[in-house]
Amino acid sequence: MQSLNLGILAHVDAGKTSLTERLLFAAGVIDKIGRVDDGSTQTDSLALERQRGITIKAAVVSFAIGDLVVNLIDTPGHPDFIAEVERTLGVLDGAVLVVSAVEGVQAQTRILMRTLRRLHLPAVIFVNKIDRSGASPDRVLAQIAARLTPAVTAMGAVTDPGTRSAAFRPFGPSDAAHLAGLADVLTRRDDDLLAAYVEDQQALPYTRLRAELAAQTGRALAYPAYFGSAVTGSGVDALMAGLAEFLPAAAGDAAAPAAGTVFKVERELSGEKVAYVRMFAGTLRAREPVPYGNGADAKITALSVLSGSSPVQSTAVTAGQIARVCGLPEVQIGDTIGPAAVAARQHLFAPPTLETLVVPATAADRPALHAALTQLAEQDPLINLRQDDIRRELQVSLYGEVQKEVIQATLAAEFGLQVEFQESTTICIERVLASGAAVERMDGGGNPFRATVGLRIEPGAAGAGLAFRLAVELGSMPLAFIKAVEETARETLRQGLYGWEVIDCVVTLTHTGFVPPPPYGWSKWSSSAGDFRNLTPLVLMSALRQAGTVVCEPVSGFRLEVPADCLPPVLTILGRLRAALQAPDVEGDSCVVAGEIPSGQLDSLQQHLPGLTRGEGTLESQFSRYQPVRGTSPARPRTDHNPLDRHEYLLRVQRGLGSR
Ligand SMILES: Nc1nc2c(ncn2[C@@H]2O[C@H](COP(=O)(O)OP(=O)(O)OP(=O)(O)O)[C@@H](O)[C@H]2O)c(=O)[nH]1
Ligand SMILES: [Mg+2]
Repeated sequence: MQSLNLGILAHVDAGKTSLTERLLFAAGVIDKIGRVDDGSTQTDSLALERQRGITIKAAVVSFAIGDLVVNLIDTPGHPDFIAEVERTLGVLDGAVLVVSAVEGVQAQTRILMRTLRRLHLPAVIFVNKIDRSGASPDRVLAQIAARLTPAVTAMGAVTDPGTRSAAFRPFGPSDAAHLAGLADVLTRRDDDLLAAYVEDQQALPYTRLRAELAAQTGRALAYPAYFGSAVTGSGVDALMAGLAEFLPAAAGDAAAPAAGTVFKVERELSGEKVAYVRMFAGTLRAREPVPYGNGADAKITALSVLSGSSPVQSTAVTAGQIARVCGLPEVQIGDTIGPAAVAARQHLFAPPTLETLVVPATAADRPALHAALTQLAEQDPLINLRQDDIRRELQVSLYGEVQKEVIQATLAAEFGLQVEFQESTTICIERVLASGAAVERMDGGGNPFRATVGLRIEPGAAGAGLAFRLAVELGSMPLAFIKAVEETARETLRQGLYGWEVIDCVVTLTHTGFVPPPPYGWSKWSSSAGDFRNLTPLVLMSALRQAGTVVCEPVSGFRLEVPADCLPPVLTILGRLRAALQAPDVEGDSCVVAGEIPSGQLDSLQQHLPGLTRGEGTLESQFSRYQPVRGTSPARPRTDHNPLDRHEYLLRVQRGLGSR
């Protein structure tokens, strides 16, 4: 039995959830079709999704096409929930990219297609809503070829578009235009096929072209396009057949050591955590221990696979399948499961660029709010919950205002907590300007810890993250102490001289010293990892102060398409929002303006756009880099992660030690 792990991706409202429902119906899993507008679909199952009619969390359902088991992941289309899409992309064998036959290719569609291509993830395109008034399948196909990929090939034609009776007619071997189009796309990537085609077009049998299309689709070189309607069901059977024919089933050796990735974490009503794991290799077995996350072992207490949207108990789940795993208490999204770790995936989309303070209605709710946000952060690590230990304020990272409303509603509905959010602010970072070094010696005055630590900090390459290096012998000190220095250095640099995270730097351990335990047993006079944890922030911040940092804000590349006569006011707004522009490109009565803009200004640009462009302007943007902030500095007050004041820091550590 083979599996296909399939994601449905698209811009908001393209019809992903409705199509999922249709596929479940066509596969015989449900006998009544739910509707997004009635809040009755299988995958929009959260109360908030049903109320709002949008998808917020990725949801998995399973159905069969013949003997192929399809695990389908319905994803949200709203850009505020792009993190859900990112988590999903890492576990897919293929995707259906949905485009609306009315709205056509949107900014989000282009971002998703770019990502699919970057990952070499095979995809089939489905042009949905052919029944809706205004549907124009030909125009949208041309848009796809021009703006998404020239390697698209239509698998059929639409009759009566824009009406309830719109229907999809699959092409066959006697459709000459189809054969020519297919050959045109396929011969671009296959010289043998091209030679055969030039020699004698008639000699290439249709079955050969279909097989070649499957091969090239499987290598993400070609994209078959289907047309249909999730509401009337037209074209959905053809799409299903196309999924089985053109997308490659999961591969993986069930006998190899287990390797899986957690892409979703949920809590049952009982509070127990359930991890959704895509198995890439090996086998998971119920009631057997398995290493996960940072290497801790836990016993799997219950294991299931999905049938439709319901879990079915299973004793073993093998490579290629998706498992629901209970019994991993500390599990988080992105964890690897099993001894054969799968390489960590780099981020595909921009990180959140906004953050906001979450304020409980009554101060007494603060501990409960912390606990609730910690639970939400398990399901969505990018909200990156932080507590300022001096002011006790709680802060979360965000993609946008809709995500804020969703967090607020979730806290009210699931945890009974009323909260207010302060206005969102841009998340900046700090870059190290030069090299700085500091040493605190055990025998030096004023060092109350049984540890010597010397550290140097220098700028690193953009995008390289934090590198920790040793300029001392690895054996000069117990590994646990070196690890304690490294971990604490990483923790300390979450807030630099101005309170922002310090990124892209190299930290080198230059001096070490410790008091070894006596030959037999342990002495309270010997060094502990705690001594190194307490001393490291002091040394590192001193080195950092010497090096200096600059606060940088996120900047996004953007592409704005507006009617040419609306250009002057749009340029005025762009200037006010500090955008750097390339020369506008006028094409007929439409004009494209591209450039860079501080990411924090995007929301404002988006809000002005409809008024300035009669609602016709479209904005596409993507995080590109960080640049030094000009003008007023958004520096933050320091916190206890930022021990600039030696005396104050030591007092606090003493107090901390005293309470242990
Ligand atoms: N006429 C018509 N309406 C459709 C079709 N597919 C979806 N819709 C409607 O479009 C709206 C959005 O559909 P959804 O299925 O929620 O879209 P989605 O892509 O899942 O939306 P998000 O998950 O929020 O991004 C709903 O009102 C659907 O009823 C279709 O084929 N034809
Ligand atoms: Mg949806």
